[in-house]
Amino acid sequence: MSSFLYKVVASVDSVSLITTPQIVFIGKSNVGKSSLINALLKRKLAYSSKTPGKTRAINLFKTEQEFLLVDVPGYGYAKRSKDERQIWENIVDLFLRTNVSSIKLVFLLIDCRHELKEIDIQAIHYIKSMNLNNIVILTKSDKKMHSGLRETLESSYTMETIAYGKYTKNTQIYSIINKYMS
Ligand SMILES: Nc1nc2c(ncn2[C@@H]2O[C@H](COP(=O)(O)OP(=O)(O)O)[C@@H](O)[C@H]2O)c(=O)[nH]1
Ligand SMILES: [Mg+2]
Repeated sequence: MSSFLYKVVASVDSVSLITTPQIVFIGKSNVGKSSLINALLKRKLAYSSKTPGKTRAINLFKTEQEFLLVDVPGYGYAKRSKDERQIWENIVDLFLRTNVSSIKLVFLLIDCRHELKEIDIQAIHYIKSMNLNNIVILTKSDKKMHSGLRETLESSYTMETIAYGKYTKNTQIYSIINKYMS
């Protein structure tokens, strides 16, 4: 079977335990979450747009391999920051806590072109506080990487990092995913 949209979680009431193994994608609006998920699904299922802050719900996609890719609403988009904070503090937090036993890995996406933002640091602390397996994906690596970003993440925040851009092969991400799935 090919990949498909499995479930949309748009309110606190629709959060429930899903026992299917999950890979979660977190990061600022516009960082490239939906683009990466679409690439992995080999279908344009995740909403991707040039307008930041458009994905408001948690979208779960079933892969051909029968696990779930979870597209979490972005944070850090100024115009919507109050709404976003509400979504994050309510739906996203509840979803992650409820499904902590099914979440095999959290990918935290950070745009490789910019310096580390306070909101990304908060996300790092949050993921660590939940004891979730995690890896930073430095996105848009087809563009020039901000100097020192990788070193800061690895030495100051002890985060494992990988680069991902337009020309990165899916197999590279899938080999990481498969390691955490088994
Ligand atoms: N140069 C470059 N642009 C990208 C890449 N991935 C995504 N983008 C662009 O970044 C914008 C936001 O992407 P999207 O996947 O919607 O981000 P999301 O808000 O995190 O889901 C879009 O204009 C994409 O075309 C990448 O690897 N390289
Ligand atoms: Mg998106």
